Amino acid sequence: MTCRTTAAADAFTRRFGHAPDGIWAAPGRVNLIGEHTDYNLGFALPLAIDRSTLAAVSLRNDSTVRATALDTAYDDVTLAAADISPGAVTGWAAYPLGVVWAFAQRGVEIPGLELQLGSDVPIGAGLSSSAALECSVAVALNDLLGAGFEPPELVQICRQAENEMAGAPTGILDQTASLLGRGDHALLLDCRSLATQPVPLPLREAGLQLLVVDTKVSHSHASGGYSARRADCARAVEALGVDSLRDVEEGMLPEARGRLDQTTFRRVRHVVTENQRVLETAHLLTSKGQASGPAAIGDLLTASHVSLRDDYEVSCAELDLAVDTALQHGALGARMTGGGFGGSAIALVPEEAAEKVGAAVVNSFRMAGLKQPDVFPVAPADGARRVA
Ligand code: GAF
Repeated sequence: MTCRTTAAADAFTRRFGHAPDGIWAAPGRVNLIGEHTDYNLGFALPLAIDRSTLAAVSLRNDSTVRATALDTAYDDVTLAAADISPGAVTGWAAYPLGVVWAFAQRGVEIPGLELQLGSDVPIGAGLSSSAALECSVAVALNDLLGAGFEPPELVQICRQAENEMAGAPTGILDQTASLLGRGDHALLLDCRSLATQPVPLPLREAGLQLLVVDTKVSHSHASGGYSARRADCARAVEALGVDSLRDVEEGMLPEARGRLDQTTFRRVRHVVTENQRVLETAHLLTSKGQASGPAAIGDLLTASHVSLRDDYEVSCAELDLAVDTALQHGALGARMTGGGFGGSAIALVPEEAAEKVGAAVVNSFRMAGLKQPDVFPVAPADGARRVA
């Protein structure tokens, strides 16, 4: 057991008076490229990261569910399993208990549970702390209750928890990455067929680091801009007479321009070109030869940021500053990651430049009078699993 796992087991024992039946881990994610494509049934290339939620869980036999967080800022919740439903649980507990509810919705009997959640995925930083919470509980229940759901159904369970219990109208990107990520790989995700394919991302071998810049601008997908962008895309689908924006190819853009207002056209152009960039990135990462591998994808990452900033309009001053500063100080490519409107940016940097880039970003925030960002490297990690 790692130190974190032992600490989680000890805390559970202190809290509930006995050891947990087991401990499960689920990682946060960084999306390497492919933003706002998942709900448009396009392509994305996320990776699970080496930051995770640990769920220590035991069964009870009295149909009572107790959920507690290692971080004492979050209140404990106790209620009857039958009372868990959308609207009955709010705040942090909506995510784990949403998963319990989604299992029950599928006919799985809930005998009663003790759940203790602890995470080192920063909350509200765009690194999918919510998906990590959901997926840790989903794999725990799947094992403990012998539910036998395959990963695609677990993705839907977690998405349902997030959409219907937590009220965030998100797609499947985050949950898929958290459940199916693999060390040293990103995951090429076809959001229409739901097929996934691990794509090599040997950062260390290539002498590279993937830096995260948490801007500390907290974002929430349960409000505002995220839903508005989904609505823009739905309007475009209707006006263009297609099933989804996945059906729009680059060659169709000139005609689409004539049929859409300017803003809606720019939303469509982002989605169409972003799908293309994902496929090109995956191609560069899978092909052999000089101009391939992780060092070759920088320009595509930066082009993705420009498109999200100018066409999809989901960036913000802090994300732009992080990206621009990283590029000026030696990053091969940089972009915002996740839904945007705050959260984190990523920068692909040669190992020897990592410290300089991090310091330059922190300094640029200080000079601009902004809150100090957190800058740290992440590595591609394995998806959700039992750890004790
Ligand atoms: C958030 C959502 F949860 C994902 O489903 C995805 O839409 C992403 O924003 C944007 O690519 O992380």
